[in-house]
Amino acid sequence: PLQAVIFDLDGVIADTAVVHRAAWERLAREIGAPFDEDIAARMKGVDRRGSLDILLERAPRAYGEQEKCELEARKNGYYVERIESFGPDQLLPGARDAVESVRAAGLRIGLASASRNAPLLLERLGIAPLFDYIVDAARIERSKPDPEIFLAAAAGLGVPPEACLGVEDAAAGVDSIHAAGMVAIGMGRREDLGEADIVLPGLIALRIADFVDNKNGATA
Ligand code: G16
Ligand code: MG
Repeated sequence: PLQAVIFDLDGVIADTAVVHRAAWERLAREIGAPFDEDIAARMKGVDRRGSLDILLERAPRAYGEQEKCELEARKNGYYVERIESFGPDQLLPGARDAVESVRAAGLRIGLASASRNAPLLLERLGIAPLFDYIVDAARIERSKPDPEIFLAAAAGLGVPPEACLGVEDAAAGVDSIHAAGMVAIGMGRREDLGEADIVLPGLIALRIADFVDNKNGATA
């Protein structure tokens, strides 16, 4: 039976996927590295260092560890500058209702965001108190598509992975959910979502009752 729903943040709850992308694109321009749709798609949902490594694959020169840290900090500065001014208006359509309906269905709610800025963002969006457990991205060693982050969310909620639904907007995230043994709901376009079990255009279309079997409690 379904006991919990674990949400990704960027691109699912808030419209920050475009902000991450714009910040990386600005950095790419500054260092003379190419940036295209393929690079943008591969970076989606991937953690900070993983994203930087993708960007640097085609950079005009190699970068050392200290320089990589400087590039990450620069990109993060561009990102934080933008989300500092975020408020509840930057929630994606239906996001708050979806999270509240999951709670109303008696399920637990987790957040599996690779972003170290997730706590700041949830605070700005005004939805931090709705979550039962938020994974600390700084303590995750392996980026999506590795299952570590979704497994950590399930463990933090005290729920077995097979009793969780995962919600993602990126192919790397869908793979992470599946590797964790969970059902994956994709948000966005089928072609961007790899092997998602179900694809919805956004949280506004999520009817949690469809996943809950009323006779025996919830079911995935
Ligand atoms: C998010 C974004 C990624 C970003 C990552 C790390 O993951 O989708 O693009 O690279 O967080 O973010 P930060 O640099 O803020 O730590 P998710 O898992 O929320 O989609
Ligand atoms: Mg995402």
